[in-house]
Parts: sequence; C-alpha cells; structure tokens
Amino acid sequence: MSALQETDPKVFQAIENEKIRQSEGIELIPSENYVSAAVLEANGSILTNKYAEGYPGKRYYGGQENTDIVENLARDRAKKLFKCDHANVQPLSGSPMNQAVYMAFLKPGDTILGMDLSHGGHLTHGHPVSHMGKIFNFVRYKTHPENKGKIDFDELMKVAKETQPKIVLCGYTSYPRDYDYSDFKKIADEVGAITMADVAHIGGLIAGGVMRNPFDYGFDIVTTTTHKTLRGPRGGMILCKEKFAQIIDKSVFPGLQGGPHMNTISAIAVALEEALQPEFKEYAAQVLKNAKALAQTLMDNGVELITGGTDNHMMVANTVSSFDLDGTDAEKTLDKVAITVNKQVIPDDPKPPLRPSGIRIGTPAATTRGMKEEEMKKLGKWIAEALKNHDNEEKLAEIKEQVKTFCKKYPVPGIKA
Ligand code: DSN
Repeated sequence: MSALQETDPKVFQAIENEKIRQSEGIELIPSENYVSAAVLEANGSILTNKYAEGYPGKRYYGGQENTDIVENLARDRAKKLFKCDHANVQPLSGSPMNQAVYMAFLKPGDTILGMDLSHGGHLTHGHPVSHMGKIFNFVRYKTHPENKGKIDFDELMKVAKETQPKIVLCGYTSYPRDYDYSDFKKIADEVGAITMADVAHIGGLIAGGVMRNPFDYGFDIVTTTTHKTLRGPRGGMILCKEKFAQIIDKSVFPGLQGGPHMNTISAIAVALEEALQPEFKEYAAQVLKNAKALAQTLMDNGVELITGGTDNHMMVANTVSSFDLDGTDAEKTLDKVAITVNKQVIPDDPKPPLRPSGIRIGTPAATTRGMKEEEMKKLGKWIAEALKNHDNEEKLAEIKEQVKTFCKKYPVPGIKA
C-alpha cells in the first residue's frame, strides 16, 4: 500500500481514477500535454520543502546549495533553447508571468496593444474581467473578418499611432495561425513601444524549431508557460534581453511573488533538458503534421474550422454552423466518447463564454502518446461522427468503446499500465 493510499484513500482513489481517464481517453485540449516520468519525479520531489526567495547566489534564506543548482540549470537551458540573454523561471504560471511583465514596465492607466480574446488572445491580454484589464488601458485588435484570420497591420499601425502603447503585445490561446513578428516589431518601433510575445501555447514548437522565434525578429520580451507544448510541469517563464533582466527579476520577486516553487523549477529544468534533445524536434514537427491531418479530416467530414485550417497545433471548430450544436454541448458529447476538448468562443461570438459557438482542438498530447497522421484521421472521423450523432446515446456508447480500445494502444508517459 502506498503512503498516499494509507494516509488519504480518497485523494489516492481520485488520482487512480484520473490515471484511468487519461489512459482510456484522448486529450485534445491544445493547452494540455503529458509529462515524462522524469518530469513527474522532479515535480513530486522534496524540493517542495524549501523556501528560496531571491535568485541563485542572492537568496534570503540559507541552505540553497541545491536549489541554486536546479534554478541555474533551468535558466541556462531556457536561454539556450530560446536563444535569449536572460530567463526568469519563477512565475507560478501564465497569468502571473504576464502580470509581472506589465508591472515591470507600466504605470496604472498605461496603454498596451493586445489581441481580443474572442479572436484568439488571452484573458491577461486585457479582457475586462481580468485585473490586468482593470489596471491598464488595453487596446485590443482583432483579425480581419473576411481575410482568414489575418491581422490588418496597416490598421494596427494607425491604432498604435493614435493610442501610443507602451507595450505591443502579440500571442494567443485560440488563434490557429502563425504571426510574422516583424509586422509587430515595425509598429512598436514606430511608437517607441516594447515588444512582447506571449508564446504560452507554442513555446515547445519554438523550442523544437518548427515555429518562428520572436527573438529572431528583435523582440524584447517573450513569455511562455512550461506545461503546454513544452511538456513540463505547470509554470511560466519570462525570457528577455539582458537590458531588461534586472527589472523583470525584481518584478517577479519581490514585486509580485514570494517563494518560488523549487520542485516545479527542478521539473522545468528536466523538461527543458528533454526539449534540447533531437527527438524533441521530431516531436514538435509531428505536432504540426498531426494538426494539419486532423484539421483536414474534420473539414472533410463537415466541420467548419475558423480560418479554414491551422498553421500551428490547434484548430477552432464552429459547432453551431457545422452541427447546430453549441460548444458546451459539443464538449459534453465528446466527453461521452472519451475525447476531451474545450468549449471555445469564436471571433465576435454572438453566444456567451459558457455557451459559446465552438470548441478548440489540438494535437500536442496525442502526439506525445506516439500518434501520427493515420491516428489523427481516425480521431477526426470519430469527432465528426459523435457530433453528428449527439442525441443518439447508443451510437455514442459504440464510439466510446472504439476510442477506448484505440487509446489503450498508446500508453501515457508516467502512468504504469
Ligand atoms: N487556459 C489556457 C489555455 O487553455 O489556453 C490559457 O490560459
């Protein structure tokens, strides 16, 4: 009997059940992934016992000889992977990571240009419900209504000249295309703003060399979470040019956070070591190939995708136009067949966020389990079939059995069969 099982059988059982859910179903939420056994081991280690306010070599408490080693490893590996001068690996997750950047450079009321949530941006990019949206003046840009997810950069330049942002922010959580960062850089240079890219979703694809790196376009600040395509524990990193290192570090600690989670930082170090290996490049390339294959299969089977496809790891489906089914019911239908996706607003969605018009689907986790294009075709067909038959419980039960049998062939890293 394990220590957990003995001490807290209820939590133990919930975790055991989650192992079954993760193994017998497939995770297609684009922001999720499966960490390796090594990452899991570091994350669950006794480093959770240690307070380590400050930074390597400059801590406020004693006993830091081991924490300094892991934090330095994480920082050095992040710098190598993203080709940047400085890395802060302490942000607890994506939202505080972005907040720390804003607080480093701005005063309340200052302006930031950021992408509208329904067009792909994130809550921390200025949505009025986020604290950031209340403290700073976010001017939010959208994609072109007719031009397949393109941003109108002439229009954005005009807006920037009128509003004089201090930060030009790009990045997304539900935008299925890629950016040319030089367009944003040109606008920021024109108005003397800092360039910031929130690559939370595609950090692993940049690290794997299959998507553009904003630093190659002269960007000042890049933020990324560590638990999505980077396949690490839940956390965030702020990467920047040397001239911003001090102000960023001070903003994270003591500005925003207290003691860093050293177990998480050690697991980030492990995930970054894994991302430096040649196999990770293959993984990243396969994530993109799988997304293309899944997108094509969905479209071939009657699913309307926002922007008509994908250039990254994710796609957004309009389930209302495709099946007269809102995103919440589509998510629930797919839960019934052991395929996990999330409900998703579409650009300028006429429906509310808890009952939006679409779902978001992505390939990072399925790719980690070793699935390739052929498997994506199967999954795409099951998704379309389930959505078409959303009111036929018998059919859904039949699909679920097929999905379960299929998934068992692809073990989840870190879960013993
Ligand atoms: N919750 C994350 C996502 O799913 O994209 C963003 O914060």
